[in-house]
Amino acid sequence: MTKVVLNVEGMSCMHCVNAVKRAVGSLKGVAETTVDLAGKKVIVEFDPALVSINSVKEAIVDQGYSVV
Ligand SMILES: [Cu+2]
Repeated sequence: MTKVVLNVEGMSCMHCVNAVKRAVGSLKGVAETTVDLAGKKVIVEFDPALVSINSVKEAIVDQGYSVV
C-alpha cells in the first residue's frame, strides 16, 4: 500500500467531502480515503499495482475540484 497526501482546492462542505470520498473510493485498488476539509487535504491509501496516483487525481478533478 502507498499513502499519498494530495492538496485539493475547492472543497467547502461535507457534500464535497463525500463526493471526493465516493469518487476516489470507487476506484479499484483504493483502500482508504480520508479528507481533511480544513486542511484542504485528501489522504489516499492505495495499491499502486492496481491504480495510479494520476487516476486518483483525475477522479478528484472529475468531481470539480483541483489538485494543486
Ligand atoms: Cu461542498
